[in-house]
Amino acid sequence: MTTNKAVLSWVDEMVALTKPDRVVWIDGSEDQLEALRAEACSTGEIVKLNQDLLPGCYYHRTAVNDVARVEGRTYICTPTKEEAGPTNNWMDPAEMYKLLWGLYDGAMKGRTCYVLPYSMGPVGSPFAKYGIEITDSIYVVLNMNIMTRVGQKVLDALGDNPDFIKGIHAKADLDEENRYIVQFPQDNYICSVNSGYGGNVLLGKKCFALRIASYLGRNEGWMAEHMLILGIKYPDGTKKYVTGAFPSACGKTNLAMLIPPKYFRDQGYEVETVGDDIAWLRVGEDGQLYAINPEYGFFGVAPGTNEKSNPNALASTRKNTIFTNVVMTKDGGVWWEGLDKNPPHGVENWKGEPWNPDDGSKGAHPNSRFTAPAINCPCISPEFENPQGVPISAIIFGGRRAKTAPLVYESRDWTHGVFVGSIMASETTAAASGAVGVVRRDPMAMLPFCGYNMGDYWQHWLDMGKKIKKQPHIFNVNWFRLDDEGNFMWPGFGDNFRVLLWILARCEGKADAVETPIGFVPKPEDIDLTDLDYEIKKGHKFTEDDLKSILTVEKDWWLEDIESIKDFYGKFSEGKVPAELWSELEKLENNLKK
Ligand code: OXD
Ligand code: MN
Repeated sequence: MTTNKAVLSWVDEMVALTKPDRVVWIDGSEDQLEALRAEACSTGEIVKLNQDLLPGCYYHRTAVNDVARVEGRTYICTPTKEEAGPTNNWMDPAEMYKLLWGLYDGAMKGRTCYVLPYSMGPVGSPFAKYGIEITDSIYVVLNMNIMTRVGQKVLDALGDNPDFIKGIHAKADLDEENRYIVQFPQDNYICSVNSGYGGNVLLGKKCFALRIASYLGRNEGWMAEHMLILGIKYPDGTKKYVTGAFPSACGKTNLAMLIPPKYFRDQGYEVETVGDDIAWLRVGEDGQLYAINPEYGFFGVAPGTNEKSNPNALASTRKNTIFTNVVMTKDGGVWWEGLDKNPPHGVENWKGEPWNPDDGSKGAHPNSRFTAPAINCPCISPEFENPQGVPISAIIFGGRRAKTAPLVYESRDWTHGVFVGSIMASETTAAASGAVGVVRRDPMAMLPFCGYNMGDYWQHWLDMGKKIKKQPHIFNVNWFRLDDEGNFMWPGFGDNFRVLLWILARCEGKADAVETPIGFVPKPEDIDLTDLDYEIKKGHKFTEDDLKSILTVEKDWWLEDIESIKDFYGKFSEGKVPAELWSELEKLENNLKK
């Protein structure tokens, strides 16, 4: 399929190491993929679902000890520990390669090894980067075929170029004690062993498109971010694009596929999804920041996805989708908690055990997933495949904070915006009566995904700002403010559109704001609440007073936060946190004490 010497010699090397019985190159043809599906069905690796209900859809169960990303076993093996920084696990690269080669030695004996060329980004796009994943799992091949562009066209685009990302994955014994997800950014190398769970084995996603790509981006002058990309279409046909970085369980996929409230739809507003998880950003020739979604599908969390919370995500899963660790119904359909209120009876749970939905146990794993083609999404943007990307007007950071962060605020400028991203945090779910959860700092939602020292990463953000002529405005949102009884004070979901409109109006210089110690906050009258109908608690409908309340900046909470930010920055070695960010922290503290 290729005469690329670098590719051929690396594949030979890996085959000699892992010793598979057979080697199969994935050309991306439907015939080959269909044969692999049939083979995986014959061994029980996947199950064909009811093709009348869910055409082209399959079901898979992982091992019970292998259901999520394993941050504790994920390593960034840069030449020195300092390059990986205090937020990553690190091991000396030579030591790690030795350990891994021991685990890979003969790991594919009796198995078939698949050589899968794939592209992150539209093939041929100036943003695109190519990878080859060697894997002994058909499940991985089939998922990668949904999540990325695969096959001969990628090798053709790569030609004789030795510049590709190497990724080797072996399921081995699925031994937790020897499970490793390792990035060697300086070598463009990813190694994954003893796992079969998506986030650990679909190497194009977190391993390449975030960890390796963030490192490449720093060296090459672009950015790889854990961000959704969405477009807003105005009634006059104008389109504006925003990116948003949120830690997990903060509604990223829901925001990416948001449906505006009827009042706005009736006027002609629409939301279009470009991406739900990862954005690659470059400065265009016109000096604006452009983003592409390097992925080709959605690897979404199933529980909680339903006709009300995210009809577009649900619709995306109705064909050519792989479901992992959900419940399979008797008629070959799928079910998960939060899909509807009618759990199936007489079926097995995600582990394959007899399951009684009435005994309170869960049928689907909380991290059960759908792998769905992005083009299935009813609101997928016509720009989804645009090789040049879309111009970004605003960057939104967000987290789950019961009290501290207001519904929305705008940073004063790019440097302050980078500071706002660097102090991002999310709380574990807050209990009732004002009790709050534990704050975990998750800068730019990149804590588990940054392929180098986070201090250098912040410096890279600051440097990028200098290259962008028309800098996107940077905002922070918090959809999760709670009242003293633990009720959500803001409806979220589609009503977040009201906040997006203010954000974009600010970018256009068309909306006013109030300056506070933390940045600019909307005047309550500038958030359009027309037809908003939300009950915070029984008998208490959302009013403008509630809006005022969630727009307030709680100084005491912020002062407490400052201490936790100092502790976090303090983890980095002397001089690593850019001086501009320390000075923003000082400014914030002074503003709050004024
Ligand atoms: C994540 C994901 O863990 O997107 O962030 O799967
Ligand atoms: Mn993610």
